[in-house]
Amino acid sequence: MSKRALITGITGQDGSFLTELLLEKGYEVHGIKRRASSFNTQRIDHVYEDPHNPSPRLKLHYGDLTDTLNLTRILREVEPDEVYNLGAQSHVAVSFEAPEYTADVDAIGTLRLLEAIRFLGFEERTRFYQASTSELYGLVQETPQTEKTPFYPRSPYAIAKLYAYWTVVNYREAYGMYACNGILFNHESPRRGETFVTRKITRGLANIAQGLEDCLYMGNIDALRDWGHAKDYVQMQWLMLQQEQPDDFVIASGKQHSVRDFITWSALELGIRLRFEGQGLDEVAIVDSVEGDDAPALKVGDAIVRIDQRYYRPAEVETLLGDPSKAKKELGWEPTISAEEMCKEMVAEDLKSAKRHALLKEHGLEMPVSIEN
Ligand code: NDP
Ligand code: GDR
Repeated sequence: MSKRALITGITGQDGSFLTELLLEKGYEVHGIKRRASSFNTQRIDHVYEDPHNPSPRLKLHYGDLTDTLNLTRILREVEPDEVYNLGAQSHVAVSFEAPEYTADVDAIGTLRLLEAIRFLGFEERTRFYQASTSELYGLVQETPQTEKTPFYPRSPYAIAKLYAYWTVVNYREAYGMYACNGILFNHESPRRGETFVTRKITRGLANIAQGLEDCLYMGNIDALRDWGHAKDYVQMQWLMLQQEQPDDFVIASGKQHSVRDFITWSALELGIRLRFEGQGLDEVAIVDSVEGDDAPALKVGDAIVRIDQRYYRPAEVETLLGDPSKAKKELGWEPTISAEEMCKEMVAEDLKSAKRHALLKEHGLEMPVSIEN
């Protein structure tokens, strides 16, 4: 009998990579997708199976983390061996605009799932993975951050995830459930949502390189992050549920870079010159070692990076750096793709799509290209 997994957030970046991994491992995969007015399964369409197939190995169920009855019914129907709770309102900046909704989905949604597992009497059979986050460290209390570093959340998103984190620990201690927190640092890929910073940069600059846009609007480009590749990180999500005892793990690369670095790598990869404009950044051109007054006038393919206050957060997480030693020691896990390699992959994918847009434009089939977020 193959194992059965239920994934919330299956249509998201991690959900898609995890689905591929579990299918490869012979699992029957069930996923919860939200009803939307347009198609929202692009990231998993390549593994989707016709539901008319008598025994599909991937099955989608309509649902929502805000709906207790729906979650309970799906859990009862699927009787999963493993639940991966990846569903969330996952955008930190958006959480300041929709704090109550974010809490409902990210905090209470986790409680709903755990309580439904208990209500159905599945505590013994169903293992639970919670998508916890380095955002819990917020205003960091020590560097690098480990499983023991105190938390100091800095956004409604992080506060909601903190509630979820402790709910998982509590259900483990109170009811003996196999429930784990993966404290994952930022991880990206060509499937990353377009409004997260890495994808916004690779997509925006690829569009600029193809003459579709001329300016990239950014917030705090001096923020420091520990970036890894989503494909590496979903391996750990699975590994954490295969141990004898449940535990919580930091998953990180152990290396830190600035948003500015990521912009520079992308521009170098595309061969375009950058000009930074905005508060405190008086027209400094970088890349190509061309600086200040010597910077040549912008030409086609050059990019303006304009700092826009709109993309600053009311409270910022300035710096994050994880220490993944425990994962390495106890689970034998190590990341295989560096942030620079990942950036190259993302640029290449976004350039392909920008080229398609440019070709259509050349033939009078203009399509709107937005770098707004
Ligand atoms: P995405 O934003 O790409 O995916 C989020 C998923 O959650 C989507 O499938 C989305 O559906 C779904 N979702 C949103 N709201 C609801 C809801 N109300 N009910 C059910 N499903 C919902 O996130 P990632 O794949 O990047 O991240 C996966 C998880 O890991 C998230 O919980 C995130 O907070 C957490 N995390 C992510 C990190 C990262 O760097 N990527 C790092 C640490 C933690 P739809 O497609 O319809 O929008
Ligand atoms: P983060 O990721 O907030 O760390 O949360 P994001 O990519 O949104 O921001 C990273 C850093 O870049 C700065 N920044 C900008 N960010 C965005 N989105 N847009 C901009 O224009 C911009 N300019 C600068 C941000 O201020 C921030 O410092 C992600 C999400 O995936 C969470 O769900 C997850 O929990 C954490 O990573 C770990």
